[in-house]
Amino acid sequence: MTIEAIETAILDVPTIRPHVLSVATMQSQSMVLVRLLCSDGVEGIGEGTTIGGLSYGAESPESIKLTIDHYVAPLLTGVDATRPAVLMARLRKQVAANHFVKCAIETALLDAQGKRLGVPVSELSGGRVRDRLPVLWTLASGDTGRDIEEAEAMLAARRHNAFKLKIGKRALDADVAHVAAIKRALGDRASVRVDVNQAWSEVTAKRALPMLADAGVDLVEQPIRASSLAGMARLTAMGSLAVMADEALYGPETGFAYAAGGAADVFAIKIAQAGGLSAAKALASIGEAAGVSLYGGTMLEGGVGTVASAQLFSTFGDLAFGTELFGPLLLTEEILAQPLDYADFSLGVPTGPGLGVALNMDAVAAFRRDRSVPTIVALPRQANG
Ligand code: MUC
Ligand code: MG
Repeated sequence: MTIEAIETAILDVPTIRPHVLSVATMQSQSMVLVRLLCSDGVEGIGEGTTIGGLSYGAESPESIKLTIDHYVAPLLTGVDATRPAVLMARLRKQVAANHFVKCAIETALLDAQGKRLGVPVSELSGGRVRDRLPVLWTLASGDTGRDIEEAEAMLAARRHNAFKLKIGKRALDADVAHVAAIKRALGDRASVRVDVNQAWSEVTAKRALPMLADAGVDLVEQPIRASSLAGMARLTAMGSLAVMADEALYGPETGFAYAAGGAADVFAIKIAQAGGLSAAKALASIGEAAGVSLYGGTMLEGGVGTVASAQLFSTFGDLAFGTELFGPLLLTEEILAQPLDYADFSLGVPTGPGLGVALNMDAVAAFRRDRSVPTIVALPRQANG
């Protein structure tokens, strides 16, 4: 049972509205889909997705595709497909960094292996302890009134009752006024958190945290640059507001340093940023051992990456701050054959073998960046789940 081929395609899917972060304004999301074909006829799918080209991190959709096509596919073609852990160890040894690539490949390996064994990916990752995950929504239209309307609609539909606000692009006073107005409108009906995406200096953050706490905010995410562990530790020690590390957590090693340095109250666990599901699991275990609370993060992936994350997060004992696995809902098109189950402020974790989902082949074909190039037309052939 060997790997016969690994295929990739970039999909560009529009967002339902502009998504305004301090580092980029997204009008669309670009996801790299991976298809792993095995000699026993089993196929696995994976996804490598980042935010805003190269503005969020060191990998881009184009680099993810190129690395898989030119380096990973030759390395893994012809090898035993039934040993995902062995193949991931080989990949880690021979390919430096490239965490999003490793995540996309591990997702496809686990999807295939789960299908082969007839079990969900959660059962290959320690076993799920929950079938539904709380899911928040990010308010990032850039307009306070529109954000409040959006939040009210989500509450009325019982889709989300926790909201993350993207700030850090405007002056601090304007940002605090924006956040305070939204929290005032929503009151006790919703939890409000903020994500600064590293935009502040430590001086600004020290001013900001008590102001945000006074406004009723529950959590601040990555207020300063990821490289400043000492600064994050000083902000955490202030104790005015729970501090979450996101961009800083580039796998278990950085998680260990952050936990040992007391540099966060909460870890945002992202399977892509960590370097795959097993690395993300190790990161979460470090957090748990250190008494750091967990939060299930997203790179605003489409359906495949979102379900891979959900499968892993369903195995976490502690998920005190819930998850933000809403990526597919930010896109105008559904790339899964069956939309995911969002209801009662939560996401249902699929129960079928592997990831438990299949692709919507028409959507994949329609949104492929290279749809006029015939060489990898095989991708839409995938049909399982
Ligand atoms: C981030 O920095 O957390 C997650 C949700 C969202 O709106 O943006 C992402 C990235
Ligand atoms: Mg973040």
